Amino acid sequence: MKIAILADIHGNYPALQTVTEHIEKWHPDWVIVNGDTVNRGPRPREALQFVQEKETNQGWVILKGNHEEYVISRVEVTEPEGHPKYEAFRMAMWTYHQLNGNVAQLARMPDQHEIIAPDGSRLRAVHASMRSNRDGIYTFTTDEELAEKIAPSPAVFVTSHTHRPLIRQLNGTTVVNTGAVGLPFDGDWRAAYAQITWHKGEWQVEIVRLPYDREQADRDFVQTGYLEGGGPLIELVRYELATARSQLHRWAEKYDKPVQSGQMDMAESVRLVWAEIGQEGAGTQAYW
Ligand SMILES: [Mn+2]
Repeated sequence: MKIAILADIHGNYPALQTVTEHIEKWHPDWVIVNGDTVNRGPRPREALQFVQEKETNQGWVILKGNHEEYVISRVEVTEPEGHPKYEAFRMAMWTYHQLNGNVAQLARMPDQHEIIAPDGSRLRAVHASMRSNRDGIYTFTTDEELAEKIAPSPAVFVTSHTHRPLIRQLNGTTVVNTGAVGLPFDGDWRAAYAQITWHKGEWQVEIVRLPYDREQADRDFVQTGYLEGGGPLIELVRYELATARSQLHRWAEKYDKPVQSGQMDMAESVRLVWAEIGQEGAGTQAYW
């Protein structure tokens, strides 16, 4: 039995194409998309339509991530353009409009999926953890915390969300982080997905890394209008693609609340983040 699990596509269509070609050559019995297909990337509509076509014709399972939830929650923002709250949510608002406001297709996605092997052992996939779809599993997560995050523990627990691949053992459970298709944060820009096999009572896991047309993914930020329409944060997302590191967290930790409450202008807050990046010397690195 072969199971392919891909996640965190984040509207990166060229990366999704490369990963799908590799998956289909492997001929898995099951394919699971483990959340964050849309948002934080330039081609959410095409990425979503692509996996939905696979769902219809090839039985792919598409799970919900926290970014699907962000986009769903944008329907609650009634403030007009220019209002601090609108500006703080502008990135997800752009995705929302790309999907023509059709969030029902996101809301119906299940949070988790289980596959039972012939010996009765189980694989469970969920975007982050059993506690929440924003509760990631990292190398620094303690065993005690990990046990809570995966309970009730299956034979194989598959998580994503951190954009950092990981394989860890805990009391008979193999914990697998798939890494990200569209936006890796482990410093390696290649797209990642997990190949998991069950054979004669043994589960085995391999993380596959694939080079893809990242120049096209970068051009998509401009060609789709995302850079212009998504607000000042999008240049930071583009820099995440370039550096294969999380950059948006710098803004979210310090400035999300002040911007939403109108205490600080969005453009000013992002300028401060760029200044911080520049001080670390990261701003002087070449994009590729
Ligand atoms: Mn993600």
